[in-house]
Amino acid sequence: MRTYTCAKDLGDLKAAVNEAFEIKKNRFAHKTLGENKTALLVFFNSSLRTRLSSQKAAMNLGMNSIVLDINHGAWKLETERGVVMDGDKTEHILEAIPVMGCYCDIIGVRSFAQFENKEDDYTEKILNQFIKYSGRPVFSMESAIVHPLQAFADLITIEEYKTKARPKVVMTWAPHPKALPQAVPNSFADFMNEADVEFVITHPEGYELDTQFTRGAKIEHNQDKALEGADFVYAKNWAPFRDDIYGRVVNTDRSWTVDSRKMSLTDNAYFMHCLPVRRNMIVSDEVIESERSIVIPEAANREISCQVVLKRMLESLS
Ligand code: AN0
Ligand code: CP
Repeated sequence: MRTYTCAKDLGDLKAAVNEAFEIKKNRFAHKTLGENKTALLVFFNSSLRTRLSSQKAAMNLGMNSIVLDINHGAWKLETERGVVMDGDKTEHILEAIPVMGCYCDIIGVRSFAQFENKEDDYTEKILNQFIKYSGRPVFSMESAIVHPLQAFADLITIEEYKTKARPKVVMTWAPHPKALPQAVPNSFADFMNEADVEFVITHPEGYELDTQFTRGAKIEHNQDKALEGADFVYAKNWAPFRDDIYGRVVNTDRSWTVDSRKMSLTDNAYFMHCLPVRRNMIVSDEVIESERSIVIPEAANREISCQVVLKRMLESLS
C-alpha cells in the first residue's frame, strides 16, 4: 500500500476487518516487521487520539516513530509556489517535504481543511504534495477532506458490536459553535457505503455533503424519522460543503443535539462519536455516559486501524 486515503485503498473491506481482528487478538504478532523502519507523523493541527494511537501502532510493529508538530518548533512553511517569500514564512514546503522523506520510511500527515479556498481543500493540496514529493508511502491522519483511519476504526467497532447481519447505521449532524471539517463524515460515508449496513444520513437543509462520498446513501432531513430503528447512532458536526456557505457556521440549532429522547427513538442503539466531543452541544451527558455509548472502545480501535495500515505499508516497502 503506497497511499491511504479511502476505503478502496484497503481492497476487500471484509478481509481488512478480519486482519484488524487478528491484530487485535495479538497486536505484537508482527513485532519485527518494522525493525529499523521509521514512521514520521506530521501534525499541522492538534490531536490526542491520532497522535497516540499512531505511535502505539508503530511501536507494536517494532517501528520507531518521530512526531513533528509543524506549528511548534518547525519553520513556518510557505505552501504556495511562485510567491516572493518576503513575509513571515521561512521555508517552502517543496523543500521541507523531500527533506522529511530523507529521515523516514512512511509518513502520516494531519492537515485539516482551511476553509479559505474550497478547491484547495477538495484537491487535498497539502496531502498530495506529500504524496508527490516525499518519495514515501503516505497515509492521511485527517487531511482536508478525509479521515480514513477514523472511519476504518468506526467500521471495526460496528463489526464488533453489531447483533444483526445488516444493522441500521445513522450518521446525524449535530450542532457545534465552530466550523468543523467534513473529513470525518466524508470518510464515514465512504466506508459505510462499502460496508454491509443500512446507511442513513440526517442533517439540516444546507448541510449536504459531497456526493463523491455520500453516493447513493439515503438522506432524511427529519432527524427523528431517521433515528427510528437505528442500531448505531454516529453523531458529528460539520460545516457546510455548499459553495455559497462553504465552511461557515449557519446553524447551531440545539434541537439536533443527541439526547435521551432521540436515543429512545432507536432500537436501543449504540452511540458513537470520533471524539473530541463537546458535551451538551453534540451529545448530552446522559447519552455519552450511558452503557450504550461506545466512544471509548471506538477510540481504542484507532490503534488497530492504524496498525493494519502501517503493516500493509511496511509489507509494500523494498
Ligand atoms: C476535528 C474535526 O471535526 O474534523 C477532528 C475530529 C477528529 N474536530 C475538531 O477540530 C474539534
Ligand atoms: N478522532 C481523532 O482523530 O481524534 P484526535 O483529533 O484527537 O486525533
